[in-house]
Amino acid sequence: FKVSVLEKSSLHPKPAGLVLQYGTAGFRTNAKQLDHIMFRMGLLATLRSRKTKATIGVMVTASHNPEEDNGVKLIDPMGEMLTATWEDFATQLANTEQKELLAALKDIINKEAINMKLEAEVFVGKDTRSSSASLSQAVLDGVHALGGQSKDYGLVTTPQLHYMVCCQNSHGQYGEATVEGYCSKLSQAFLALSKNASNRTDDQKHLFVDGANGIGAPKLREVESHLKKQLQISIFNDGSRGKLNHQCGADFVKVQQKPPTGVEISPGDRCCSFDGDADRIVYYYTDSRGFFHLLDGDKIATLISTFLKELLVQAGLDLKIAVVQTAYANGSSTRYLEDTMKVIVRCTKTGVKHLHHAAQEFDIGVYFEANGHGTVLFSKTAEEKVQLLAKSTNINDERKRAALLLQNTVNVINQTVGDAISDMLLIEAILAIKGMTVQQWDAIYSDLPNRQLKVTVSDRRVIETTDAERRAVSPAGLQEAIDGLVKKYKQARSFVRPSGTEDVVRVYAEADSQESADALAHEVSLAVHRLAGGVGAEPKPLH
Ligand code: 16G
Ligand code: MG
Repeated sequence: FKVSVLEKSSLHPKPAGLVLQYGTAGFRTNAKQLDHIMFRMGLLATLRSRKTKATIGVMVTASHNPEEDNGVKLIDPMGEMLTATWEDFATQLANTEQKELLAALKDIINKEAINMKLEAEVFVGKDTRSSSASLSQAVLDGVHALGGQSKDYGLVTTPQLHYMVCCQNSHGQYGEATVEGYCSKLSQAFLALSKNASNRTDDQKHLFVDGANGIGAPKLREVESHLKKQLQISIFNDGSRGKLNHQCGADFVKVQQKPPTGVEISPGDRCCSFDGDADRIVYYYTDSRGFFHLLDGDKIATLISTFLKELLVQAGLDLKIAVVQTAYANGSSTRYLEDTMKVIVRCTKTGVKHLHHAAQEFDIGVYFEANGHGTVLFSKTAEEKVQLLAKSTNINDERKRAALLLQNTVNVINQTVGDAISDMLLIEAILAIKGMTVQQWDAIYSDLPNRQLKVTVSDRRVIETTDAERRAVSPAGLQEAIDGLVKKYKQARSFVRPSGTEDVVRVYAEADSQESADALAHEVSLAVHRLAGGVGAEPKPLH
């Protein structure tokens, strides 16, 4: 392989001195800096495939980042995100200067005792960015340079590629590894669930979807064609005019707490927004007074876990259900889940891989970040119990109905990773079955007002956190300062953490009123600026 790696890598040279890190969800930066990274991730995925004797996925996308950026995420055999030890290999390989590349490869091969004679297979997908075509070609070049086989899925959502990898490695047990297979599995389950909803008007079946001008829009159209009008979707920001993620998409809507541009919505209309690679979703509506209401990942987790818990009771199944959140989860959601719903709640660090792992510890693990990334995981035991009950003939109608609903719920969910399309189908099915409006869903609990801010410091790594990022252990004095500030407000909570995707420190605050949340967030930002090496002028109050 030496000759072909040398030859091909010279077509994808690394700019000398450039250093990039494998962040929370892979490499992500301006697309112009990424050609060599893509080639090298093609190499790494091929090694990972030989190591695991399984198909590996490489997705070219920068999710909710602006159009000029791009990025890459590696997908492990069961559709999970790349395991942590290999993230370090990814960083090493990415930052090796051109002439050391072969040595760096050999180092990984030796450390992991990889048999280079084995076959390797890599699935590649990309989002709609203009840079994605040539960057995904660079990934393919990397795979071929090491003698790996490749399958190029072209334009797919991130969760679709995760799904393909899982289907392939489970030899079809999870489904068929094609976009058609994905559409038909999800839509069949959705249609079966919808049969349990009666007398719905066309109005109630109507959903407005903001595709963030990304890959989610065309992929949703493909799914929609299987839905037999049980869901009537109007897609806007479908990429035909607007710019990717610009003033639209799940991240914009969540952070700005307002509707995306590019859409005329009327009071009460049920709307949702995907992000640029369709692995996040948030819902929203405006009321008759024109106020905007956001239903974020926490509201989604509450809706889904409540639905599942009720079905478990009806089915008479004793399965342990938990909700996994991060520190960003609204305090009201945690209180509602623990005190009213009586489900177990776990808190992990930010980043899907952390939530995913925590969710795997339960029979049913519902995980969602407040920003709308999440899914549900069913343990093998849980799935078997559901299947068995759904097949059984000597149970009463109520148990049978619940078992069938659970079975179809399992099938509509993409368990490999958060999936906007799959989450949307599940949410729509639940609302339909329960005969619930978006307002009724919203009224389950009221969010505490909150505010997120960013502070620029000279080195964000001086902030170290513990307790799932809820407390800062360094720099000295910062946590004490935050504690003192929080005491001034009612129902208040605040924490700070270094971002894993941007060179900033993030500040979160919530309290009983928006004024208090804003004031607290500002005061905590000032404390960060003063104690953690703030750069530039001190943060100004919001009001
Ligand atoms: C990445 C993560 C997302 C997390 C975000 C936090 C994945 C697939 N994505 O986008 O889960 O919420 O980073 O960003 O893991 P931050 O560290 O800049 O706040
Ligand atoms: Mg995304």
